[in-house]
Amino acid sequence: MGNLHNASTESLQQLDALHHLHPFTDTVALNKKGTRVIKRADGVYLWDTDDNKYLDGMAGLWCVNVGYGRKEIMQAAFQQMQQLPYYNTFFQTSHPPVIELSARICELTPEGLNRVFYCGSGSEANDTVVRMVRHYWSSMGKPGKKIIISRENAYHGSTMAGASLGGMGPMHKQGGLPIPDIEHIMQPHWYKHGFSESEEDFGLRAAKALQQRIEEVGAENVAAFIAEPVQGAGGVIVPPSTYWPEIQRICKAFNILLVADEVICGFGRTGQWFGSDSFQIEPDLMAIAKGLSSGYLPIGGVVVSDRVAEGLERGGDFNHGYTYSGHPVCAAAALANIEIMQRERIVENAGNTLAPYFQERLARFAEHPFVGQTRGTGMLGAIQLSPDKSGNAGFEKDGDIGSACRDAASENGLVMRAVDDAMILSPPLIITTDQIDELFAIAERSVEATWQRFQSGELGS
Ligand code: PXG
Repeated sequence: MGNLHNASTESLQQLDALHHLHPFTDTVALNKKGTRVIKRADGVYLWDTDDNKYLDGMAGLWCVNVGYGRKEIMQAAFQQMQQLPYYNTFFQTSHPPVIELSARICELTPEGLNRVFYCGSGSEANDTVVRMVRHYWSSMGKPGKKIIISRENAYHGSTMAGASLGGMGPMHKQGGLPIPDIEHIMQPHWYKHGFSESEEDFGLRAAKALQQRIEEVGAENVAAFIAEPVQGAGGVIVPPSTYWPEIQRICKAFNILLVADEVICGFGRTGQWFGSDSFQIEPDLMAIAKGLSSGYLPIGGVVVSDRVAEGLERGGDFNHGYTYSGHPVCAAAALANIEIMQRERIVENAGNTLAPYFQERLARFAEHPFVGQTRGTGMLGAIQLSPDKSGNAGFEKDGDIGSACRDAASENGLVMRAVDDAMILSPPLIITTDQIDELFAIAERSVEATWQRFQSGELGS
């Protein structure tokens, strides 16, 4: 434990402002306000250095699926540190935890996905995807197949390739992105782009955009299509039921690899082990991270199908890897995490019991005059704030109202994320129904308070 464990909030904030650059943050604005310093956590709750308690409605950053305070994971990591704190998986070596973890992951993933390549995060997983699918086609004698098609408003990470695959305009503006040979098509966001047509028709139209783009750039140049089964950071965008079957058909018809980015959806978030199970997707590759270790230690990976594995084998050396590929301590933590999920039947319980309750509570929000739409699946939810119910009417300035609502929730003891004016929920999968009630009671109070400030003209129109 460091020396600052009992330091005052103010002194911690000052030191943080001096030496710590935060992700996705306007440093000047943050340092004026001061960071919230989180000190400890247990179950679904967090405490800050002023002893304020929060229900963590975001499971950290969509990752602490088994909740905080799991001694079993800590012990597994500690024991592994004593046994073998580090060794690499290059140069024809391996170690027991990574071997066991790989076999375990492949028992859980959809049929035909039987090999795992490791890295430290979801971003690295997607960087690996880019190199891997291009190497695959090259090994198959089709080096021209390089283009990867992704979607606007997708999130695939923050590294050069991850941010390029992602479809976030503000990220592309910084640092000259996207890198070459990445294309973006429309997202299947019915509320935003398809309000005047049925969800089913819109889903087909959004999927057809993939076929159109393949035809424009030439299938002989396209390596893969990548997508999150449900967009997370984009605002919990659940595609219409018609979307994935059509995407699947197009990928098969044009011989394009299908990559499911399961970084958020994987490991129970959608109520099944993978988003691909929930939406009957048959991916050729899957990016995983977050719930793989419930965030206790950083680990990610790419799970590949037998078809891709065979192609890669043809190509000889795959010149790619990280010092921490298959890190033994992270692998041990991930294994302990999966063991907990299996023993406590966390995914089954989330899918069969918690998710129906959570979704029912979420849907009730749609009646509120300040809510334009609710959307969700499994243990993912979004409450779209809107000045009226006329459709995709937004506020004058995207995000102001959402941030105000997020701050109100935080004051009231709930961590909720704002994506523009959508309030996002993705709680730990071990939340109880009573705690779901508590979560929605606070969310309701916070939306109500924000609505009143909006009506009084205190917040932007
Ligand atoms: N793919 C998806 C689908 C993600 O959601 C990544 C890849 C990248 O993973 P790493 O481990 O490199 O962060 C993510 C990450 C947010 C937020 O504010 C979301 C993520 C990360 C940070 C913040 O919603 N998702």
